[in-house]
Amino acid sequence: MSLNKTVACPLDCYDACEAIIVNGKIRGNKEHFPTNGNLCANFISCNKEDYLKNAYFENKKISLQESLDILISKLKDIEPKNTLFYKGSGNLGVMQSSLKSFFAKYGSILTKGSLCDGGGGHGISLNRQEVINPPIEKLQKADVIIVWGRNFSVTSSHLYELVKDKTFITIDPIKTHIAKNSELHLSLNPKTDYELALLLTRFAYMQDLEDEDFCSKFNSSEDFFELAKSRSVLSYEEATGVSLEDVNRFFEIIENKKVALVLGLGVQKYYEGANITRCIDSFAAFLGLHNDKKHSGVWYLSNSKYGYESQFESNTLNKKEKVTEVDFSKYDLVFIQGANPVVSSPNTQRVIDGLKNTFVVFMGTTYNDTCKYANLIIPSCSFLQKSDVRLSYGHQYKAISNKVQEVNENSISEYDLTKYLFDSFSFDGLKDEDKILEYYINKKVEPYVFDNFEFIDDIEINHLYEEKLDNEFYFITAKKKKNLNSSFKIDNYLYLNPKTGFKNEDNVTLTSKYGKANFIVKLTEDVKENCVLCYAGNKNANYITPYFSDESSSSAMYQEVLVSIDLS
Ligand SMILES: Nc1nc2c(c(=O)[nH]1)N[C@H]1C(S)=C(S)[C@@H](COP(=O)(O)OP(=O)(O)OC[C@H]3O[C@@H](n4cnc5c(=O)[nH]c(N)nc54)[C@H](O)[C@@H]3O)O[C@H]1N2
Ligand SMILES: Nc1nc2c(c(=O)[nH]1)N[C@H]1C(S)=C(S)[C@@H](COP(=O)(O)OP(=O)(O)OC[C@H]3O[C@@H](n4cnc5c(=O)[nH]c(N)nc54)[C@H](O)[C@@H]3O)O[C@H]1N2
Ligand code: SF4
Ligand SMILES: [Mo]
Repeated sequence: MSLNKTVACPLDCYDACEAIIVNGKIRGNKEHFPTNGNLCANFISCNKEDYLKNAYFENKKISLQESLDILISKLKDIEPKNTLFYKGSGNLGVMQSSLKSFFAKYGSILTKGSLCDGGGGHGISLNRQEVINPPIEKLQKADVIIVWGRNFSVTSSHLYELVKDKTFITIDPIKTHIAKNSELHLSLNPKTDYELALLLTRFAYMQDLEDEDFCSKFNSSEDFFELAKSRSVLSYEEATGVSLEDVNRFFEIIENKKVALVLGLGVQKYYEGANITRCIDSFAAFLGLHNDKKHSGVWYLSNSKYGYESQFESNTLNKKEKVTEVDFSKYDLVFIQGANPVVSSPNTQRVIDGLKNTFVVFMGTTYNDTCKYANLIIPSCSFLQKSDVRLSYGHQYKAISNKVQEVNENSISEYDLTKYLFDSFSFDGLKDEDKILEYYINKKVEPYVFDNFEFIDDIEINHLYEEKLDNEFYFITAKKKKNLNSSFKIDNYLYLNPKTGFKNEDNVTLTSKYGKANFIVKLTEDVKENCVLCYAGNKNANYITPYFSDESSSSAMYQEVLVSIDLS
């Protein structure tokens, strides 16, 4: 290892930390503002990963060169339009996008939409064109932070550390760590967030808390208020399960205070996730949270690449399939990079059936669940063995990754594989690695200021509470501290409230319209009585989730489902 070189944490996380090598040891960089010298358990696990040391073809070890020869001959033999390129978020460095530029040029089908934040992002962009967070320093200036559908202290522990002494209000069906540390916890029924936002809007108006300066600039605010008035306060109270007393308490806490809202994935894992998010953002606008003379702003998962021009050519003519609905078996070859669809994509059985009926090439760092179905495995080298830049969806600081270790003999970086493929097909247009890195390191991006806000004025939601039978539960799936999506310390339990009548260690079958799976029960008061909870990475969770995409952004909707539980 070389001396005093920085390394970016590659993991898919709001914080995008930077480490530094000091005397051969890897530590959190004190000079990197959000990192402030600390790294988390997931970084340590990532550093200790059992990295793939060999390529494999039909489960037999082969050399890296042999794997590249097989890939090239396959790609030359088949029709590009019968191939699919599928990229996950195992490593979020900018250089990870290089391979897509090859497959786009080659003529593969690509994917569109997201398994993550797509619905909510679409909703916010309808309000204010782009999904960009204010600078993180503005969050530090808030007195009160509303944490809405986000497990703030767990999924962005460094951002939490910057503001942990503030007053918090949490809106979440689960009693999360941040909910326990909040002045007020509104434990609403799942998928009733838009109703809570409209209820809060009515109260804000009654208490004269509407930001008239902000709203008068955009005439759509009146229609939004009409929408909020279209139902009775009591019907909102009944639907959300949030008492009017708690709503009053909400306004007592924020009165005369500088307020910020941090919004997470929880509100948008549904068919109408975009409009639900849009409704919450419209409530925030009504209250004046976007007006930085009064308040701090709204934070979601920001478009980290805003202001940067892609340094990789992309052929916009490629056909694209919705990422959640991909039928792998339709293709002669699928190339999977940095993903674990067998665990992380919705509807596991459908994913497995698809993968069994095609030629799967997997390029990743570890032998994950998807590798069982891979015909060819190409090992990607670890983040310490490649240069990169990490942009963040949680704050505006970048983290720089230097190559601090030699590449293992039988592994390759994404950029080097891309270059090899470009050369083998005599393609041109791939920029030099150093030039690309230099661009991302040196580019300065100005903060985004929006000049138009389009309040939502109509919303139609299919209410899960109207469909739900007495013996059914809402399905909640969210992140956990010691694992990062499907990597590291995986928790396969099903969490239930003791009032459900089930016992710890019961073996149960969970059934939904889309599938069934077995789990072992763990009881906790933290889960609402009408909900069940599985953490991300749970190997059985996605057997019961729908593979259909949401209403407007081709994205996943893991919680648009009701489940029943039986002893197995
Ligand atoms: N430790 C750790 N950190 C991570 C990750 C990880 O796996 N582990 N993953 C990273 C990734 S990929 C992402 S996208 C981010 C996501 O980070 P977050 O935005 O925090 O997303 P989640 O943890 O999926 O869900 C957030 C919260 O929404 C709540 N929720 C569920 N349904 C509803 C609802 O209907 N209404 C409301 N109001 N709340 C609801 C859940 O109970 C949960 O507490 O975290 C990143 N950070
Ligand atoms: N039930 C349920 N399902 C979910 C979620 C949930 O909360 N609940 N969350 C969803 C969300 S928010 C997300 S973002 C997705 C994530 O889903 P995916 O994008 O599929 O991510 P992971 O499952 O973490 O798989 C990442 C894989 O990337 C590989 N990898 C790591 N580093 C590198 C590298 O440097 N190069 C290459 N080539 N590969 C690498 C590793 O082998 C690892 O197994 O899952 C979604 N699925
Ligand atoms: S908090 Fe997130 S970015 Fe920071 S070290 Fe941990 S996983 Fe990486
Ligand atoms: Mo994500």
